[in-house]
Amino acid sequence: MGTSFNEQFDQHGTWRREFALRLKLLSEWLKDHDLLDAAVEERLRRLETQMRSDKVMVAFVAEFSRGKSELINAIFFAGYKRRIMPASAGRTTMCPTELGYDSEVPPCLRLLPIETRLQPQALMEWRGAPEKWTRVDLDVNDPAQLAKAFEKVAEVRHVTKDEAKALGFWHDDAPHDNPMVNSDGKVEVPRWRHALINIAHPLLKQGLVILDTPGLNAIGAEPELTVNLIPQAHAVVFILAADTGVTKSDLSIWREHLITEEENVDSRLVVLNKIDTMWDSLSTPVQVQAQIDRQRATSAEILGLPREQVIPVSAQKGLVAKVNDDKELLQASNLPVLERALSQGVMGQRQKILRTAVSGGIAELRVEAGRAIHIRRRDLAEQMLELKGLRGKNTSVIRHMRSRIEQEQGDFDVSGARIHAVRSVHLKLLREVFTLLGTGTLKKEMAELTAALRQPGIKLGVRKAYSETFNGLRAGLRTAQARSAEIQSMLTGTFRQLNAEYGFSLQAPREPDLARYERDLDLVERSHNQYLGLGNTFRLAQPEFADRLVRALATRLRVVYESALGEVELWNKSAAAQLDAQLRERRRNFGRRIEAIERIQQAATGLDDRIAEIEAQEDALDQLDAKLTELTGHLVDIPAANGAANEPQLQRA
Ligand SMILES: Nc1nc2c(ncn2[C@@H]2O[C@H](COP(=O)(O)OP(=O)(O)O)[C@@H](O)[C@H]2O)c(=O)[nH]1
Ligand SMILES: [Mg+2]
Repeated sequence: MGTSFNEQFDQHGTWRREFALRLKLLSEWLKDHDLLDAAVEERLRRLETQMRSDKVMVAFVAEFSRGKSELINAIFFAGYKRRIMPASAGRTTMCPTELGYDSEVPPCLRLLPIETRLQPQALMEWRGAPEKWTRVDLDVNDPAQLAKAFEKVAEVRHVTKDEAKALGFWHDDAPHDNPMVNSDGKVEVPRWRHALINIAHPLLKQGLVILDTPGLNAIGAEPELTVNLIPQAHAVVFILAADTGVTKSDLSIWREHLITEEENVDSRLVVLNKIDTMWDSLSTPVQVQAQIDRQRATSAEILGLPREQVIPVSAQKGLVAKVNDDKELLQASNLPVLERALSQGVMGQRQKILRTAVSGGIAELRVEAGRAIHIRRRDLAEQMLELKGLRGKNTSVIRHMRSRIEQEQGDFDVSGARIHAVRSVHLKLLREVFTLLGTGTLKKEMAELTAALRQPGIKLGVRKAYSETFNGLRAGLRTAQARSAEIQSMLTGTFRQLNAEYGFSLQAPREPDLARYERDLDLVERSHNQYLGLGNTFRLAQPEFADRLVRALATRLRVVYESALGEVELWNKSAAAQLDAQLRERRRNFGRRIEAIERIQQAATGLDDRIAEIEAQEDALDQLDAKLTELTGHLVDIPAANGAANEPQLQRA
């Protein structure tokens, strides 16, 4: 029963690879059978990207020294047989650190200097400027070198109070949160703002991203963590320490930062770490257990959670146990219980979400690819009727038939212009929707928000400023939805007309559902309110902070708007591809009909032979259709667990 996080993650990876392989086979098959139009191709591309770029982010959030880094070592990196992330007294993580894998970049550690905080760019924007980061190459085969390099995330600098203020680590309004001042009047601040670690660890290669965060002061100073990274994490592990209990700053972190956009409790785990500090040789195991249980209950109560949701562990003993292969100690550390909760909560969820997302795409793909088969079938049926009508007729009737087809062909060529007109009206209407969802709209709203937040004395009006912005954005989305509905009804009407006139089988593609993006906006708004509503408004006294906050918001919103826009584009593409396919197939059809008549005229083929040929083609189409159903079906029902290897092998037709 493989239920450790690592094993479950492996299975998820296997499933994704299998899906990618089947998708590739389907795409080749579609191409071989000339069923790959622009819309189908776009869908395939999306499904492929969705699967390939699927990331699972697990964020570890807590006050410093609760054991985040040690827990990461114990869960993910015990295989290196030593401590990889710095986790010892006096060497705690000072900056947010993301561990992941990008095959385009060599194994390295990249560090963004803290001074970048003096500039307005959001963290997301710095990601796009690799030259601004300090890079340290990593030797993945040398755990000692790895561990040494990772110590950089613990580096600090000593700056004057004014510099600390400018960097966001010192606030006159919140004296209790300020760092200590040393004897020469300097303040200790992190040397780096953010660290990205790129290594080809098996789990990271499969799309796991781990976010290790520093304590409260540093988290609060970087709004992007709270409003973007942490809310978007698929799982957040919040850590308390048994030797400190729930402190005031633990509680602040819990309230201000522990909100996830996915509204499911499974994705939020609370860990009571360092239970080994309660292992006391003078107490009986029962007494020790009772003490741990008590602390578990108290912590749960303070956080307002059911007791079962707090998992007591010892990260340190868990790591030692894994390194030394000590089963008994591993059991005592309770780490396996945490790993099980993490794998079931996170991976189970993730796979379900991904499956639901792709199955919608596959269903559309099936419909779109099937449409071309449907057109061909209709064309054959018409030809059949035409040829059957020629039975027993003389040559002059046949000649007449030929000129009638040529006449029809001429008329049809003229109608090409009509279809182009439909396209251009459609595009013109779409332009308005594109503008509503474009970057210009977003920029305008963001500029207004920045101006509002920069007003002196905004503190009490922050919520109002945000709600105005978000109401504006939501109204824009609704207008876009209304315009789309108008376009849809125009499209449906025109398609119906064209179907009646030319015997087409056009069907307006499903209209984009923008309500989903409105829900995204709600969640983004909520994480901002959470962050600003509780104790972080004092930071707005610094105008640069407001700018940074809005830039961070803009990067998040851009993602939402880009995907909304993508959906509208796909809708457009699907309508256009249908028109193109109909035109193409119809032109081909005229060619085939004339050719058939020609052969009959020249007595090269008998009428019955030709009819038999068409029947054979109809059978072939039936088979093509069945195969399409089979291939798309295969994509949906890949088994979730590791049973994939026992599946019947996919064959190329
Ligand atoms: N006794 C004990 N100490 C631990 C445990 N986990 C972490 N520590 C210690 O707590 C300190 C802080 O750990 P670290 O992982 O750096 O905390 P972070 O700041 O939250 O990342 C270090 O000295 C660790 O050795 C544990 O399970 N038991
Ligand atoms: Mg740490």
